[in-house]
Amino acid sequence: MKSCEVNFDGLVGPTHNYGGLSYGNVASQSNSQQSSNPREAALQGLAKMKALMEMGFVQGVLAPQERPDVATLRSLGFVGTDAQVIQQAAKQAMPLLVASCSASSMWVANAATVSPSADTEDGRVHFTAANLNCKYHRSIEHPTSSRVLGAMFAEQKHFAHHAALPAVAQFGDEGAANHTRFCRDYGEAGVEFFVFGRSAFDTRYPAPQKYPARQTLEASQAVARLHGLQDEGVVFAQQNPAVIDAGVFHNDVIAVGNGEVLFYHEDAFLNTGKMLGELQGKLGKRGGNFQSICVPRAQVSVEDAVRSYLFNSQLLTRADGSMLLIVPQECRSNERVWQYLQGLISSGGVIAEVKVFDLKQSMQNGGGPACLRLRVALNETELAAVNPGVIMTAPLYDTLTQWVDKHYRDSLSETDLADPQLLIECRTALDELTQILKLGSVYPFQIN
Ligand code: SUG
Repeated sequence: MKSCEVNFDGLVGPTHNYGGLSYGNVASQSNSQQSSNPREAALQGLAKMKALMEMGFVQGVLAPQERPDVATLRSLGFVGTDAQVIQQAAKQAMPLLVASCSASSMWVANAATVSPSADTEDGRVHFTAANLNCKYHRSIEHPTSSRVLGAMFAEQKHFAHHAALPAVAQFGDEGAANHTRFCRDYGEAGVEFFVFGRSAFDTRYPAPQKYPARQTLEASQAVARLHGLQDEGVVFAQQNPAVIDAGVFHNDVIAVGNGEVLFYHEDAFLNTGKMLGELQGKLGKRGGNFQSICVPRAQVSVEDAVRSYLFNSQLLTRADGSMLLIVPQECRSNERVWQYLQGLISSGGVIAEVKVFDLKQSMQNGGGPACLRLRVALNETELAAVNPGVIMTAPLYDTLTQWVDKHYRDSLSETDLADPQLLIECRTALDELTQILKLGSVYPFQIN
């Protein structure tokens, strides 16, 4: 049976803003307090979805979340009408209001870890919502992420959903941003590659000194168990703590994999040689021919990789088997990175083409092309079981761009977050969106 990888892109929500909320994420910190343009952000994301669809890839869309998250503010003790809750929070605890307004759910690579049915014991596609426990503004995403994923992948015969891991630092889980899958064909059993930043219980693993390591080994192991993966189909590897301290807060900022190929920076991992050997051996036993493309630090420094987001790219297999790399325009503006990419595509290797996208609004918060998508490998039967409302088509693209034009502001600053009118605008927009995408009731304001 034919299988393919579907990219579900996060639709940017109407409260997209620069809150400076992510310590350890250089872009989020350096653009803090700048005014954002939510409309432009959403349209930039939609343009990427449309372009991929037009190139022949199956493309999906993942809905944003209800923000400001009034229910969360209430759980922190703010009372009264919704407008009063927002105004009190603005007066007494602005950082909490900013956190409860973040549109960070757009980076759906962090929504969940996904294992395709070919890898799992019960032959279903497994999803574990990520607890995103390291950052408060992200830790409030998983209940709605679970409901939205449940509405998209509803048939229990094909899809299994696991709740987020315990909400403690020892089980910090950032979802697919630290997970890659290698395979010969999307429909065949592959090797799932889990990358962690530290161990919570085993002191033999080194940890970064400056910035937090968001993903623990124990969280990755728990997800592999929940998904019913076999030892022969799993490799765990540690991120180099030094690159976390240089701003690599997720592994997808320093490496990307697809099919039989790992594209990575020389400094990305600890014990790289052993890890590559393991990947080669395990994929080999599954009939695959593992290939790695190492970008040497002499050509692209870790700093250039973090600035340009070279590795936060989408590596896609085209119909002829060659691969396409989708990069943000920041790669073109960085001379060394652009030169490296020119060399890569003229080398005659598997990566045959590079396409550039303008995702500046998201990039300024540390979210590139790869952050904006959740990959789900599906066979034909499973694809047919996905809620058709979330699969991108030309008419859906038109509807969504009109919806954005109608509901989104073109400028948002911190003071605007205290405006109760913003909540009304967001709820009106999201209520309409759930009808467009045929999701049913998934938001707290629709349920309670
Ligand atoms: O978790 N930024 C996100 C970016 C996530 C990128 N995702 C992947 N690499 N897969 C984060 O740090 C910034 C929000 C703000 O500062 O307003 C933020 O949450």
